[in-house]
Amino acid sequence: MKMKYSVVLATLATTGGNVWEKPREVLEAIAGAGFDGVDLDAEPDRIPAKKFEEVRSLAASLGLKVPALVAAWGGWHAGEDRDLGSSDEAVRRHSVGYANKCIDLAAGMGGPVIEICCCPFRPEYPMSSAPLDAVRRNFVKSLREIGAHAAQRKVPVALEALNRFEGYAGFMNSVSDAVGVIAEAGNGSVGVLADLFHINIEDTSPSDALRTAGPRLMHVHMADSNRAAPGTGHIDFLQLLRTLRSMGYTGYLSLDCVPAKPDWKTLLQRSITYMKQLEQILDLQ
Ligand SMILES: [Mn+2]
Repeated sequence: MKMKYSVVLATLATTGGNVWEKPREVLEAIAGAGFDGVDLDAEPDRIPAKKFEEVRSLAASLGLKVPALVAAWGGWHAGEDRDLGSSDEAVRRHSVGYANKCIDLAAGMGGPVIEICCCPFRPEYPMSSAPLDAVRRNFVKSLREIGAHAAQRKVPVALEALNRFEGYAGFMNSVSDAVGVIAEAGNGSVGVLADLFHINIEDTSPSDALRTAGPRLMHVHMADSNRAAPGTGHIDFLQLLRTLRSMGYTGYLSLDCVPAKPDWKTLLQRSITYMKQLEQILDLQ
């Protein structure tokens, strides 16, 4: 079984591969490198529908699927407070509203996965000034609201646990934590987005984390332990592919390296070449 590969498009813009500025160049490079899909930005209020549709249809014409839409949750990425765990009810409701708009956008596209995070506007480490029991309560409430909307629109939503330096230190940092939150507040439309960079910091091991997500695993963000191209750090990608194959995972591995080093085109090429080589090795075993 061959794995399917996608790219979190927003990451390529860190070294000049901005798909909204030069869609043809970026998408042709991705398709040419051998990727199967692209994860488009979920910004229904900021990216004009016409522009979004233009990029989406260009991707489709190049044979690229859209397995996921990437939402922006952190202040650094969103430019506003989108904290689903906030005790400020106005902020929490605004954040749920944003998630639901992303779900509506995805519903019109045949249901790609929407990524849901719990992220303070400004992360605090090693201790959050917000009490973690309140953050959890607020997030659970938000997830119930989002989950109900997602089920109605038949859109899968996936919780991405963020490492302690980027999310709330002490709340939903690991895949194992995310699975616990889903058990409390999820429904059939809610699953796990496993980001290998976060997992490498917070879970016992990448393969353990994927097995913990099990049938709930909807999407994987792919980077090595240094958040750079697979093969440049110390994550055992051969073992990881074995695990995904043994689980019968049919979703995508989506390249999520920040920043896109050494440059976005080289990153694309190196990453897919490495992963496909590992798959060939597995086929020989
Ligand atoms: Mn990620």
